Amino acid sequence: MQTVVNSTKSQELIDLEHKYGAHNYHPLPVVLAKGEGVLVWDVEGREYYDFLSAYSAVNQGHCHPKITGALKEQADTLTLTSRAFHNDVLGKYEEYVTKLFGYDKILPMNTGVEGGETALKLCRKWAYKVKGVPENKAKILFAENNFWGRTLAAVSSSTDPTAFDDYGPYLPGFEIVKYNDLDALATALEDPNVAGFMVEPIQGEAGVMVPDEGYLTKAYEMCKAKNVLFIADEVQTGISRTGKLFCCQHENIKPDILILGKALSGGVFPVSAALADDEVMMTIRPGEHGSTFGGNPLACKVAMAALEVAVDEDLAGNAERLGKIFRAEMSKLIDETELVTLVRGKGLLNAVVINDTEDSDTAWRICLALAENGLLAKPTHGNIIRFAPPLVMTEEQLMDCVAIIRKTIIEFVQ
Ligand code: IF1
Repeated sequence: MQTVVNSTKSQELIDLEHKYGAHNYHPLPVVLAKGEGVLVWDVEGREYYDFLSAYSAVNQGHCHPKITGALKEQADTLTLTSRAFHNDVLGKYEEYVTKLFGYDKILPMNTGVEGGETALKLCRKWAYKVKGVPENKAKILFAENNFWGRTLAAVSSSTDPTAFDDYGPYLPGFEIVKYNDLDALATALEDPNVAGFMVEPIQGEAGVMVPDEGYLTKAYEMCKAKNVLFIADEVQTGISRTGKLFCCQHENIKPDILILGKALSGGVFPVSAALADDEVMMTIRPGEHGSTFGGNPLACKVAMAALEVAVDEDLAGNAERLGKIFRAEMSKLIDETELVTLVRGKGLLNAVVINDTEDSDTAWRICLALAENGLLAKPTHGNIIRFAPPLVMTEEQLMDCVAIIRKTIIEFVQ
């Protein structure tokens, strides 16, 4: 068995972070130094399967040579021009990504939360310029337990006190509806000033909450009937994670605004985007939104490579196939041990629910034991473990991982 903690080198680096870095995270005590494909290595050279994939940013696997190759080549050519000038990659990237996802236009940004902010600004602009909502009256609906980042707008729409406590005053014009509840949505949509409904097709941070089949389709149709924009936050579910290029494709719906991030760059560095058709996108005019880094040539090359990998290697198909095997294998643990009560997810975005309370530390302790056994996963809440490996995993590797998880959980019960 590996010993994760109490290694001098790791401990020194952990202490360094603790002393000089803000204490805004509580990571597992593992210090990673290298990654390749589905594997990562710590500073002592111990090998682990990565079952977090940097929160689904590394769908294409760590340091995919095609993506890092694009990065290296462009890094020596041109990295950043700002949008004060054109660059010779942006247009090609914009054509590629809009054709792939089926939208008229893209607005490129950097982090996922900026993608969300962009979507909300587009939505408000559209409300005033196209829908005809009276000035400053636009309302945007969010699902309960949503997570879309850390900005003041994001925490203003959050229902999680850890995210919003002591950050007020909050941004007005937001309203919460229950997730996976069409009646609640119908009631909220009665207000004619509602301009948009922003929703994760599967809620990640909430614990990989998969809505009922048909929920997204009906929610989309209800929004259409009320001339309300359906905004999909696919920062985590997008780029093949759930078994389709983006998750809404499971229900054949095309969101009015699609937000992408994370694996859009294969986790190489922050690249995000909001995609929309002209009726929405053309409401924002020069100078009204942007960023220094959005649309930089390095990001464009990296994102194109990352998307090509997703398509060429059929990561969606692999996620769909391996996800079914994974859930079937994990479900066996429900009968075999009292510890596992529920397995849910889509593609390779899955969660195992532990038979304990949300405020327990059981999931955390299981994750420590998993790390000891060579697999890294992260609890979400005290009793849920998220399992989201890179999508380049083979079936043989997956079965190896299933064996590690089984062994760890069965030993944990004893
Ligand atoms: C952190 C969670 C995941 C996201 C969705 C937008 C964003 C995220 C659906 C913003 C970000 C993060 C960020 C990271 C932890 C992580 C997370 F556990 F908090 F919930 F993935 F599940 N939409 N998710 O999940 O993207 O601006 O960060 O690039 O600590 O904030 P970002």
